This record gives sequence, C-alpha cells and structure tokens, in this order.
Amino acid sequence: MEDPVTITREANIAIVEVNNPPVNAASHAVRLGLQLNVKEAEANPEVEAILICCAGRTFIAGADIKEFGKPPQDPSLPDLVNQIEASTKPVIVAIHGTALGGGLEVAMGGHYRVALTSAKMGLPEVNLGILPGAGGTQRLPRLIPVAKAAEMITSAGMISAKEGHELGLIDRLDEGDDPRAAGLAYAKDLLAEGAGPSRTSDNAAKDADAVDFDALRAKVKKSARGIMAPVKALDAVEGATTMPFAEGLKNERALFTELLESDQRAALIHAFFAERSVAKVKEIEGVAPRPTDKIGVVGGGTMGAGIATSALLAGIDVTLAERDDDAANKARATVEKNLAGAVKRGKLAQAKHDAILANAFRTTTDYADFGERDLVIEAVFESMEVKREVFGQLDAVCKPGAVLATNTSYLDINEIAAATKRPGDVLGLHFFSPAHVMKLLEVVVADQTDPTVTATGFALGKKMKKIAVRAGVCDGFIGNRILSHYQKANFATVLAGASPFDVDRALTNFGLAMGPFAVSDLAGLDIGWANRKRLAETRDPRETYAAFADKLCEQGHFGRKTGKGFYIYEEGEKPQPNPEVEEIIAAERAEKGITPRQISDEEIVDRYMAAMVNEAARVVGDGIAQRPSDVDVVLLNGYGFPRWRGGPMHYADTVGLAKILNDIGVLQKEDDFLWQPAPLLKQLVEEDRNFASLNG
Ligand code: 3H9
Repeated sequence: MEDPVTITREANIAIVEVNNPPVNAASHAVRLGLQLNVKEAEANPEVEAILICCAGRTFIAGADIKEFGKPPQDPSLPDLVNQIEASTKPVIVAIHGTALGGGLEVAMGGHYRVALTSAKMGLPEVNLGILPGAGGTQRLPRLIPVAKAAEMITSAGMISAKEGHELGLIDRLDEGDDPRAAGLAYAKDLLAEGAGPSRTSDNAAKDADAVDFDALRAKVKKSARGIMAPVKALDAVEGATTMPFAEGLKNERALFTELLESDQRAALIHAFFAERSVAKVKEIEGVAPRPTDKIGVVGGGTMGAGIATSALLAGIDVTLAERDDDAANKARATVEKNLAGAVKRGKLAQAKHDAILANAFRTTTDYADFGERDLVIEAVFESMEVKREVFGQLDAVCKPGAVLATNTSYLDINEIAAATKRPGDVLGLHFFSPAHVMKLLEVVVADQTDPTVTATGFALGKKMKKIAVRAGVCDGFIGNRILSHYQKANFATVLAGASPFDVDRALTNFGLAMGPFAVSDLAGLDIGWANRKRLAETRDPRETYAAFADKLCEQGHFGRKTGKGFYIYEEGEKPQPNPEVEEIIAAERAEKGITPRQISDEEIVDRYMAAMVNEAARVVGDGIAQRPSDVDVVLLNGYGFPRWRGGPMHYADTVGLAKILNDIGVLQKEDDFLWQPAPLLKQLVEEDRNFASLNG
C-alpha cells in the first residue's frame, strides 16, 4: 500500500501531505506518518516552515472511526496534535473540503490556518456519542469566543471557511481550488514577515465571562434528549475556562474515555456506518442509472406536494398533475408554502426560490404533459384500483425508458406494475411525510424491476439528499410492516392491562421522540383504521383483534385533526389523555374476558422491543431488507427510534438475542398467534450469533 503521508520540499518549506482516500481519516498509519514527517522536517536545518495539507477531496475528516473500540495504537491523536503544536518551526495548515473532528483538531494544533473559501469545518463528535478528544474542547474556545465554541461542539454544527475567518479560527481565506498552493503562498508570506510558531494553548479562553455554564448545561441537556455526549462535551469546554491548558486536556481525555466506552458511542457509530452501507446494493453495482433531470408527480396532496418540493430543492424540474384546476392550484399553493418555509429556515436563497417557481415547476391536469419526463412518481389515494388506473394512463403517455414509480405505503407493487406493458420500468419510491423534510426513502424493488430502474431510484434519492434503503415487496415493505406488527403488540399490551398513556410514557422514557399512540393521533387515526379495514378480509381468524382504536374512529375521533383521539387537543394546551379511551378499553377487556393486570414500564418496553425485533427478523429472513442494519436505518430515520440506541437490531444485539427470544417465549403463553418467534431469530440464537454477523 502507498504511504498515506509523504514529505516533499519546496525551497525552505517542507510539505507534509496526507493521502488516505476517501476522506483522509486519521488512521494509525496517517498519525504515524504525520508524526515521523513533522519530526523529520523539524530536524532538517534547511526547513524553515512546515505545511500540512491533504490530497483528494477533503482535509482530514476526523479520526478513523473504524478504529474505535479496538486497542489504541500510538501515536494517539492528542499526542500527535500536541507534537505538531510544539514544533519550533511555524506549522501552516491548508484546509479544503471538510475539516472535521480530529481533522480540525490537527488544524488547530498547527500555528496558522489557511482555508479555501469552499471549505467547511466543525467538531461533529457528539453525533458519534463522543467528544472532541484531541484537544478540540480546549483549543477551539481559545481561538473563537467560548459561547460559539460551545455551540459548535455541543450541536456538531459545521461552519463555512468565511465564518471561521470572521471568528478567528481561520487566519487567511484563499479563493483558489488548490490547498497545497494556498498553503505554500501563505507559508512564504509568513516567512517573509518573519513569523514564528504561534501556539493556541498559550491563549486564554475567549470571552469566557459571557457564558453562564449552568444555564447552558440545562439547555444542552434538554435538546440532547438522552444523549450524554453533548453534556459531557460542555463540561470539557467549561474546563477550558477554569483550568490551565494541560489540566483541561486531561479532563477532556477522561470525559472522552468515559464516552468512548459507552453503549451510546457503539450505537451511534453503528448508525453512522449503517447509513452508509444501505447504499451498497449488489444488483446495482456498476449499473448506470437512467436520467432524473425532469420528473413528474401525480397527486398534489401533502405527500405529492412534499415530493415535488424535495425534488425542486434538489434542482430537478417538476411537473405535477392533479385531477382539476382547483386541485392543481391547491397543490401549487402547498409547494409554494413549502418553498417559502425553506427560505425562512435559511435552506434556500430567495433568488433561487424565485427561479424555481418561475422556471422549474408547473402544474397540469393533463397526463400528456408527462410525455418527456424521465421519471414519474404517483402519490394518489391509497387504493389499488385508483393506482392501477393511473399506471395504465402513465404507460400510455410516458416516453420509452421513463421510470414509473409509486409512492404507495403498503400496496402490492407487482400488481400495480402489471397495469402497464413495461413492468421492468416500475418500482416503489416510498417517501415519508413531510417528504421535503424526512430523510428516509424506501426504494421498493418489484419482481420485474430492471436493475437500471433500481439504480435510478437510488440516484434520485442521493440527489434529493435522502437516505435510500432497498426494500422488497410485501405489505408495508420494511418500515410499515414492522410498524403494523409492533402496533398490534402495543394494542395487546393495552388489552392486557396498560393504558395507552402508560405505553406512551414508558416508550418516550425509553427514548422515542413520541409515544406510539400520540403518533397515531398525529398521523390521523383514520389511516390505521382504513388499513385495518383493508386487511379485514384476509385477517387470520386466530388473531386477537383489538377494536378500541376503531371505536374511537366510529365516534368521529381521528386524533389531532378532530381535536380528540387517544388524547384531547385544545388550542395552546398540552394534550391531555382522553378519559373516554379508558372506558372504551375497559369495556373491550370485559367483553373479551380479560382481567387487566399491572404492567411495569420495563415490561412495556420489553414487549414493544420483542415485537419490533421479531418482525424485523422476519423482514430480514424473508429478504425484504438486505441486512439487519438496513432495518435500523429505516426505524431510525422514519419512525423516531432513538438514535443513541442504534436501531432495534443493534439494540437486540446489545441486550442479547437470547433475551429477546426468551421474552417472546413468555409472551407466547399470552397469545400464541401474535408471539410466534421468527425463524431467523431462533436460528441465530441456536448458532450463538448476533444480527451484526449478517451485516457483512
Ligand atoms: C474524531 O475525530 C474523534 C477525535 O476528536 C478524537 C480522537 C481521539 N473514519 O459519508 P460518505 C467513510 S471522530 C472512517 O459517504 P460524503 C464512510 O464510511 C470523527 N471512515 O461521504 C464511507 O465509506 P464507504 C469525527 C470514514 O462525501 C466513505 O468514508 N468526524 C470516516 O457524503 C465516504 O463517506 C466525523 O464524524 C471516518 N471519520 O461525506 C466525520 N468518515 O465508502 C464523519 C467517512 O466504505 N464523516 N468515512 O461507505 C462525515 O461526516 C462524512 O463522511 C464526510 C463526507 C462529510 C466527511
């Protein structure tokens, strides 16, 4: 393997260059190379300044995350950064791409920083459940105001080179595109000025008095929602204001080590890699996608308008079809509102917004306008009859090779594809609402979907900055299939004795953003009701059907939108449990002859997780999801599963598959039909393996 760090010379300047694709992560070899080459440059009497820069697409994007959890190898990153800072010759660092985490820490160890104007920088460690552990919490508040440093570190936010320059993190901006040239030019100027080493550790923390750490800690704790890292990171930053540099570093190290050894770190890093491995889909390796420059959207309701907005924000030209002018105007208004929101949130420049609406978006009532579209996404009413009718019409008007996608959440895409003469061009693109905000996209591959069509789904997802996950055809694909199952288990938990409010409380304490009953209220209870009615005919007679949610719907209570569901919603008030719910449930228990029992929060969580993991194991076993970590990505990004638990499969590996299987065994005595263990789960327990062993 080529040396990942090389040293060359230009006159009296040593150029130490890192080349460790794809992101120049500070692996052991990189750290060693930097250590040796900086030492060599220092020892060479002909060298007067040292430039550190990187080849490829970015400056060092951080420590090599793959090494976490393995035995540490010297030199450590903190030692290396200290060594760089201690250099007796000025060290200049040239930044391009993204200087993140350990990368920015290396840069702060240098004495002078020049950044290309296109560069970005940040300390995103808390996203991985750790904190900047190579001096970042001590040096950043000595370079920029403590309040801003604390904000960057606890929020994992990135700043532009320009902002870095204004704050004092970057000493010079370079308009060019060559970091090496920018660094050399700066080094030459510095030598001409007679500049010597300038060490950040000599500085005092900047504007430390302006920060009330107690108040800030309370705020950070609240928004961290169970993640320890941001709070510990703030403790480390506070150390920069109360301790001498060396002591602050020691404190940072101790806090870093504590986090490094935590389950949260393992879960968050699992999530990081899981989100990258979803893009690895065997059948599309080396397959070129079809174009996606011009798309069509059928249906301009919340979903269709959200998809259109997402596409427009990604620079894609959109034609949206509705059944009449009135509906088309409404759809246009929704898209306009979504885009205005993006401007307000700083996600879209006003000029770009205006250009999109003037040139890239139009509505129509005539499918013939889809003739030249590269891809059309259908987002109409969830009915097989309606969808087949739409696909028949699309088949008649779309050009050969156009991709025809359905946004169905549950329906059989093979049946939809059969309404066309080109089933190979059909696939599912299942967006999540609101589609211009939610990151998740299930790319659903039907029996005859051509690999170029699947590749196009993934290419479109990437353009729209979605996390695209491959799914196979079944009722509900990956996410909604698992959701249906754990909802049934939640209903069973309620019939057994817990109230929906107990379930919501236990699960929000577990880390869910919202309890499942509160979520159903938000989505609209009529949605689940319609789905249950759709499946009524094929329902297995052995299923114990819980009817209390249907009863609420029969009374016209659909949740938030009607002001009443499991909770009561009043303007400006916190939602309150609806007392009628308890009565409806008590009546159903009596009717079914169930004597309610006390169910602890721990049991509520165990039952919920057992149901989720069991169905997820079936989803993997049936080949609907490619690998267990893909299921984690779906639940993390579409269903509010707490990221710091890594997803249900990672959670199951953490508590042990034998425990989950055992819990299912106990529950089987309550309901033998609902709690049948998944064959894959049984097999893994027998073989003493975990889900991670299937991730590849
Ligand atoms: C840290 O620095 C700790 C220190 O404070 C203290 C130490 C003592 N390591 O995202 P992409 C891989 S913690 C190893 O698709 P993009 C990634 O898995 C670190 N591998 O590209 C993928 O591999 P593959 C703090 C890494 O252009 C490939 O690179 N730093 C690392 O969309 C391409 O990644 C961070 O948290 C890594 N650090 O985005 C930054 N980073 O092709 C984490 C990436 O096999 N990284 N890979 O699937 C990122 O945010 C994005 O990757 C980045 C590029 C913005 C850099």
